Amino acid sequence: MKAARLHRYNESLQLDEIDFPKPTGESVVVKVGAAGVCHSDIHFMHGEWKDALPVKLPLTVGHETAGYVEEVGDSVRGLAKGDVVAVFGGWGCGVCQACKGGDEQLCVSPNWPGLSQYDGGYAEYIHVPTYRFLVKAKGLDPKYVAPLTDAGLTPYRAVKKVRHLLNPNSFTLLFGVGGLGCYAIQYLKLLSPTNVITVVRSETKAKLAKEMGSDYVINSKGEDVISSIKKITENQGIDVVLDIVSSKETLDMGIASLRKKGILVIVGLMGSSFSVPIMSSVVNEYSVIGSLWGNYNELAEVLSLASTKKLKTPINQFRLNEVGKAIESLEAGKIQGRAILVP
Ligand code: FEH
Ligand code: ZN
Ligand code: ZN
Repeated sequence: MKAARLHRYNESLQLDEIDFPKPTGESVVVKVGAAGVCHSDIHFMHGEWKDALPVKLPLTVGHETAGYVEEVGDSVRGLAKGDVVAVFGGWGCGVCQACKGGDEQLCVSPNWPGLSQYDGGYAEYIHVPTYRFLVKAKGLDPKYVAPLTDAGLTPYRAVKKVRHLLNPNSFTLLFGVGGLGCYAIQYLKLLSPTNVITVVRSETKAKLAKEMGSDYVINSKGEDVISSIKKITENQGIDVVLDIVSSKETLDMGIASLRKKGILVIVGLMGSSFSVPIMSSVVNEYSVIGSLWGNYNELAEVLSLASTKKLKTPINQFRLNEVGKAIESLEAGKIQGRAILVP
């Protein structure tokens, strides 16, 4: 079978011919219907995370996968050949406190296919170590399901963490309208009454943010972000910042835009650190929290929402052998929504 594999950091992926995996026990082989291309794949391929996530190369990249059950091990329950499934990406140990609490993505010894020591979904088939990491997606097309496993899931968890704080007078600020941002805007409008302001860097992205339902859009190429926020919110400031980019620049702007008791949620992984001003954090009671991916039940919730046809998923489709082109387009900011690879 074909798989797009990273052999050395900072080199292009190679389309290798590798052995078809054999399922045993609880494991399942899934025929990949689509695999999403995420910015995290690019960070990973550039070796930016090689100390934090040490792996032995070569490795098949891809942590956003959906497809069809192909073959099951003899202890697999509740799945049959041909079932449409989403591959949950946080492969926990299953027994630590986080896993037992339902947050396997926060496991003490986590594995993420395509980012740690398991092959991911840029391939014709993926070997999933247990059926517990598969969520049935009956009636859905894997091309739309694949992006939901991360781009759709990550902002869902982040929005759920804050939505009880949002009301019709509140303002939520988003940086970026890439794969995750498209969903974040939609969840905020579907699950809360807040006013959404999205900061973008081009007219094309401004149009996309509007299409996804953003109430206000600020183009940072032509406007001063903080003054525009003051104008839109009539000096009130922002209740919740969802930073899906999380570069030092966006995090600094996020903190500077908060109103009293405002919350900054760090979701993206673009930067490495930023500083929080002590005096204003205390006197204004700011909170800064992180949000990692989503858990299995949250993925099931996202799939239920998708099956109501209320979620728009803009996709840009590439063949598996066009993986290089897909990655280049993402790096160049040319993808509207999510790029997917279809074997
Ligand atoms: C990246 C690295 C490790 C865990 C989770 C992630 C996600 O942001 C995947 O996009
Ligand atoms: Zn990702
Ligand atoms: Zn665990």
